[in-house]
Amino acid sequence: TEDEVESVASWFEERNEAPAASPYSGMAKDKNVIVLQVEALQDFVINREINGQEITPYLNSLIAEEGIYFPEFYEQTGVGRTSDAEFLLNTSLYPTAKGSAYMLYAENEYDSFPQILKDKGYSTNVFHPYKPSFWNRYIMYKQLGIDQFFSESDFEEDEVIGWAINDDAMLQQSLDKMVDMEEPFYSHIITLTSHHPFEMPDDHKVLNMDGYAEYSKRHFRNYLHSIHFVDQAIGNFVDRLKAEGLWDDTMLVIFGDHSTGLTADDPAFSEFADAGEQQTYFEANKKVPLIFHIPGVDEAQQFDQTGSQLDLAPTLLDLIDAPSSGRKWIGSNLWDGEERKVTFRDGSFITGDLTFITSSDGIYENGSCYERESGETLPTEQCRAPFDQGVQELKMSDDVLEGNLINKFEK
Ligand code: GP9
Repeated sequence: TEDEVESVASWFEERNEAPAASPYSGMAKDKNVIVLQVEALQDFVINREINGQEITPYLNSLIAEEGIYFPEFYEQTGVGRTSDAEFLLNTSLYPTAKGSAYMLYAENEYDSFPQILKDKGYSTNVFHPYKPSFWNRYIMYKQLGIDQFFSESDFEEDEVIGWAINDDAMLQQSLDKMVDMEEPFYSHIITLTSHHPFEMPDDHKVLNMDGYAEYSKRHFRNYLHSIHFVDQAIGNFVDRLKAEGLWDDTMLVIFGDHSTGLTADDPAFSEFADAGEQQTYFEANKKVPLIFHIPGVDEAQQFDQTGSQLDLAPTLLDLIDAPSSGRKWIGSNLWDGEERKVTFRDGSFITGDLTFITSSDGIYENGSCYERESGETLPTEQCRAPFDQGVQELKMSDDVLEGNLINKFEK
């Protein structure tokens, strides 16, 4: 009914009334924006070594030298996996409980991040070396305001790893196209090499895994090899951005799209990722890195606030321009200073202090409420308020999708 639409509209209005500004607000104004969405990149490999070798030496050096790093950043995807991570970035709405919003709501109107950039004079591009119909991308991208989608047939042949040409070749070829683009451009690059089951050709397995074959599953070892390769590919990409003179004119955003699917029954993984308990596994399994290179910022900083993929669009927009009110977004600027909470599709949530894991029977009282620091189990009542807020957010987001309401708000 009209009243229902009105009440959803005013909920969004209030939520987006006075967006906060970050310490870096506007620093990427009119700069190119490259968002590198990395397949299955999880935080537990960052700043870590195996047998004395760094797994992600390039990302570690970026974080140490000039990067803005969020180690408490979480993925919120559902069964739509990579497409859900894109959806969260592009729309700041929750993914659907079943299926994928990219498949189910590809014809909806969105308050889309790429469209906002387009309206600001950016060209908007996606690079992903796979079939354009996969996850319905070629339909959805039109709706999101993407000018050009470079997919499988736009890339030249090169060594295939897993599903597609490898990330090193893909990133270099993407850059070949970007150097000819008019600036500013927005490029969303979706990597693919580190896709489950993470098999790598032998000559790309360069980490020394001595001692791991005996007690770890193959997937864990493959994962480290493949992430190591992807890290090197990102390093090569950045070297070339510098060589082409683009580094100082480009904001680079790197984030992991979703979990690996590795499970705590692999002793090597659960030990390495500190994921041996229900709570620690839950947190490690949802945690993905978020790293920014912001032109003009040459001092590394780490920010420990809790954040999630829903917050990408509001945060990026603030970095590109002053924060603007009136958006139809659920996420908020990572620097908004409010008590921060990350809600997942099943209602589970993480705050700075609490982790709540819903029970598979869906009964709230059967869920587990943890005090994060001590790992102590608390009475579920202590997790009630943030849980209820999260349920409300999920409902509002679902209402928007089911009723295609963004369109109706604007009328
Ligand atoms: C394929 C890629 C993989 O195009 O996005 O998707 P996933 O299986 O990770 O959802």
